Amino acid sequence: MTTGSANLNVMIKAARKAARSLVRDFGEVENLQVSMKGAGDFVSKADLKAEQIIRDTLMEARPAYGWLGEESEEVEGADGMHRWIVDPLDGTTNFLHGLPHWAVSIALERKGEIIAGVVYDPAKDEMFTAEKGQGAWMNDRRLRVSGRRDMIEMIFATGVPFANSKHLPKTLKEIAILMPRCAGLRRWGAAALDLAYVAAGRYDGYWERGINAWDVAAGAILVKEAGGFVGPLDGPGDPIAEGRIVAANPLAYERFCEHLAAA
Ligand code: LIP
Repeated sequence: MTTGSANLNVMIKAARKAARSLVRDFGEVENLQVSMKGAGDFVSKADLKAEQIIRDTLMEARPAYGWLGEESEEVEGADGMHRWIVDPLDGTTNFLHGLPHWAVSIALERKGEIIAGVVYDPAKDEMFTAEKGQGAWMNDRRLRVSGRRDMIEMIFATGVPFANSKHLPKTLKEIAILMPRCAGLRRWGAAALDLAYVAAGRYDGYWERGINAWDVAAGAILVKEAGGFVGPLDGPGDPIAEGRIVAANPLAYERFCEHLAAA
C-alpha cells in the first residue's frame, strides 16, 4: 500500500476503529439468531455506534468538512468543498444473519468528485483503498481490473431487489439476458465489496439500482483507479448521487451495458 495522503490515512484509521467495534458486535449477533426478537435492534445499534466512531474520528481531523452518512443527518461543511460519504456497515443484512461478508465504506468528495475511497472487510482483513491518480490497493497489493475479453468467461455481481422493490422485474429481465452469456452471477449483498471485487479483478462487472451514494461512492473510485469504467445505469446521470451504477473492466463495459439496456 502506498503511504497515502493525510486524508486517506485518517480514513483508514476511522475504518479500522469502527471495524473493531463491529467485529465485537458481530460475535454477539451469532447468539441472537435464535432469539424471538432477532438481532434487528442490536444490529441497528451496532451500525449507529460504528457511524459515530467514524464521524468522531473524521470530524476531529477535518472539522470543516461536510458529512453524508447512512445513519445520520447530512451536514454542510464550513469549507464548502469537501464532504465525507460514509456507510458504516455495508451488507447490513449479511451482518444481521451472521454472514461474514460486510464492510465499512468511507469516501471523500471534493467539489462533487470522489477523490479518495476506503472499503474495509474485517472478516477477511482486506483493506481496499484508492486516491485520485494514485492507483487502487488491497492491503499492499496494487489492484487492476480483470483482463477477460469473452463474456462467457466473466462473472458479474448485482443486488437483486427484495421484498416489494419496484426494481425487481427489470433486474430479473437483466439476469435472464446475462445468464446464458456469462460464467455466472453473484449476489453477495454488499455493494461496496462488489465494486471492490471489480477493482480486484475478481468480478468482471457489477450493476445495481435503487441504492445510495454511501453504498457505492468509495467502491467507484476503487474501480476507476484500478483501470475500470464506472457509469450510470438506465441512461445519463450521476451513478453515485442517483444510486444507479454499472462498473466493469474496459473490455467488457460496452457489451455489458448493451445487454443490460436490452432488458
Ligand atoms: C446494501 C447494499 C447492497 C444492496 C442491499 C443494501 P446496506 O446496503 O450494499 O448492494 O443490494 O439492498 O442496500 O443497506 O447493507 O448498507
